[in-house]
Amino acid sequence: MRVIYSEDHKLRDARTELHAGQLVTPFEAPFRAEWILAAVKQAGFTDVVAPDAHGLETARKVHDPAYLDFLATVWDRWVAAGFTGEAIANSFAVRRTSQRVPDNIVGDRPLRQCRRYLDHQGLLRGGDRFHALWYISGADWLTQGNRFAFALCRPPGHHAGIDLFGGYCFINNSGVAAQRLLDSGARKVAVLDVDFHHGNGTQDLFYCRGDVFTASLHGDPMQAFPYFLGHADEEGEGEGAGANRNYPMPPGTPWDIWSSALADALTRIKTFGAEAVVVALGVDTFERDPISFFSLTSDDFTRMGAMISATGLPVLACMEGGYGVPEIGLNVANVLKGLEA
Ligand code: Q9C
Ligand code: ZN
Repeated sequence: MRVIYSEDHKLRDARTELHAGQLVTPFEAPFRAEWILAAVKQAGFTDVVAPDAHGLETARKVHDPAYLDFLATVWDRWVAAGFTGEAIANSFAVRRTSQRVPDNIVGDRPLRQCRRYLDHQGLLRGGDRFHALWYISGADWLTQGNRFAFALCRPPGHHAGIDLFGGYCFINNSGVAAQRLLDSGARKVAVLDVDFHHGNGTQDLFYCRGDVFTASLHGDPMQAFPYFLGHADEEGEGEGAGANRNYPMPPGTPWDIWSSALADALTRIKTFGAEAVVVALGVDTFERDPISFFSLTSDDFTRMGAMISATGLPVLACMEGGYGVPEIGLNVANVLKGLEA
């Protein structure tokens, strides 16, 4: 198991999050990666290397290049507009309004479109803009013939769509990694999203594509973020018809129910003909996660890793969610153990 990690994740350090009507300390904060790294090392995964610096080339194939330009310039534009707080839109292009993009940064399309993600604050400020996509070097580790890699990246990525950020995500790490695997010779790959939240960004990236199978197991969007995508009838379109699968599940979902959804997803990934699996690895399905409502135990994460491993496919796990409690480290380490068992 190669673990890929850079201290540069600390550049991403938002000040506030709007949670339940209050400005709170963000759940998605640097301590997460530090706790996870410590637990993973303690569990014996000591092959920890820094990611190679990557440019935007692969990201441009899954994100709108204009969106990447937006990310590169938004903070400077925000400051130039005279704003001092974190960059967040407060005016939105809702239904029956013009879609013309105003000159003022508040009206820029990606910023205002994150109306769906109103709890999302703290845009990328400086050096933290694109470093998370360096972790796609985990894909290259698989291309070189290795079976397992873990990209311990922050910020997470699975809520970042073609031209949208939200849910703590800006660049879709696992989506870029999947693209990288294809560009390196794989004909078909899968992104398996086991984070508690629906991988709406990843679904968006590949919804009309037939070369990437996307599957997401998550809290029912009728009751859980991201609310507006993730229903079972979203199955892909055009070339991607049948290549997206959603498994929305209710509050309290325990391992036996969750794992039957996983088994179904894995069968479909094999049938699809994926040559590698990128796992969007959130551990916010844990029973004591502070913002989620599933009931997985720490031992269940070992079982999860073992089930994924039993496909026989190469696996790149990219860190997504998992918050607040010390067990996030143990739970990630358990997935890695299960993969290698
Ligand atoms: N303010 C990931 O797990 N809001 N993102 C929940 C707290 C957003 C989760 C309510 C949750 C985003 C990668
Ligand atoms: Zn999540």
